[in-house]
Amino acid sequence: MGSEEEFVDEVQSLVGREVVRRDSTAPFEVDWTRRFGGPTPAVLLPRSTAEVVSIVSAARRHRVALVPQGGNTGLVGGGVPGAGEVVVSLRRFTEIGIIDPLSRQVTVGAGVTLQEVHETVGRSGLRYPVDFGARGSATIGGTVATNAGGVNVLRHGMTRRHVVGLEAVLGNGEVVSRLTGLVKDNTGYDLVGLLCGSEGTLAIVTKVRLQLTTLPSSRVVLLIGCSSVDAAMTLVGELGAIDGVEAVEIMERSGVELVGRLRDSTVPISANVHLLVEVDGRHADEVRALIDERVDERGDERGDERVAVAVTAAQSASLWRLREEHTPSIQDRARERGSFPLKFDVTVPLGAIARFVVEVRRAVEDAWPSAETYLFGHAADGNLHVNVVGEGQPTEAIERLVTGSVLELVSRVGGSISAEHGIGVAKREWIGLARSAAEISAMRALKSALDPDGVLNPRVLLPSD
Ligand code: 2HG
Ligand code: ZN
Repeated sequence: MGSEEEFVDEVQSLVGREVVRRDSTAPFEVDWTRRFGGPTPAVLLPRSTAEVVSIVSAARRHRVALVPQGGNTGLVGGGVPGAGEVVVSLRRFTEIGIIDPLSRQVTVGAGVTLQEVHETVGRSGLRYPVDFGARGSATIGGTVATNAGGVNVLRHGMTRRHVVGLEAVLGNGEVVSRLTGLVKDNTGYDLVGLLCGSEGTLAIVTKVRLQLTTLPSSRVVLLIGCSSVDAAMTLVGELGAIDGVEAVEIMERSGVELVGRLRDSTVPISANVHLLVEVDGRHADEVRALIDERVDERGDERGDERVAVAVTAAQSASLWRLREEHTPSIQDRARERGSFPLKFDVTVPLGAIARFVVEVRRAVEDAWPSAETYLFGHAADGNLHVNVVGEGQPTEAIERLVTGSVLELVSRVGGSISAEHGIGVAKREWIGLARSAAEISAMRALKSALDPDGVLNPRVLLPSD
């Protein structure tokens, strides 16, 4: 690519020195897992869509690669530099518009965190149903770029379903601004839908129009112990059929015990497999009835309690903590073992999960005998997070072997190699396991039409030629 120094100088003269940061760039240069990253000549912090246009246009003139970045909570290396790219941080897009009470919509800047959206709309009795553990740092722009999923997909779907408009600067420097929020608007190609999940490779999203829903009056959280993944998945199928069940999360004994140890958390029940269920209070009785019928309250072979029901908000939060602390606890466990976790975010058909769990653990152990494999995730969506923590840093060969073993198994059982975190740099060489040659070539055509000079996130999503 071109001269980064000249590019940064030009950006400074076009939009002002306040937008350019050449020092203290370290927090923007490495991802949360510390697995991905590299130096950047500068971090650009634009304040308006017009400034982003100046940046992208200058990048084209200088043939300089850009990496758009939100809250830097991504897990596939899609938001950090790795080959000297200039970081464009959207953190200054923090405006939250007025909520339209009729349509229940709001326009927010790309740099607003998920938690800020939840809190703001919650004060008006409304809800933005996309939710996951990194809500305090993850930004709306990042969730759009990855088409984020999270814990409420079963009932509410992924981010794309809630994005009724956006404003973005395409890789060719042109602005697409569709913020009217019309729910019915079949006027040609769905560019808004296309940009959701495009991982910063087609455009830099600056504003998003979100569709909100109403808040349920109460929610009940339960933790259910199951003797096996098979038994748990049978229950998951039945729970998913009950209206008002919003989340069904799965955790194995090893992950729950790790969280208990590293986070000093109380684990109220002990079982081989735990399901965490959240249900709208109006449907809680149906869930209780199902559990009474299906779950043997006497406990498993260890004679443990099988069901814990949260009565207070504090109890609900503490049950959720067991699930949400998986990611940070696994990160700490990897640090204890002198490494970072290898993370896989896959979807497996519900009926194949029990077999997959056994086979994936075996495949990882064959590839990296010292590895511990933690499996947890969004059971009702078939979305499993496979986290692999071995002794010391994996060599490149081991990393490749583990990745190949896990993703090829996923493909064999008819799953997807990327459920909700995106492809990033971590999985781009494996995209052929989940997309045909025709699909990949259509994606390449879109990329070159919207980003003709390849300045946006060129190392991400599409495999190298
Ligand atoms: C979750 O569901 C996140 O907690 C992170 O998607 C998953 O750490 C992971 O692998
Ligand atoms: Zn997840």
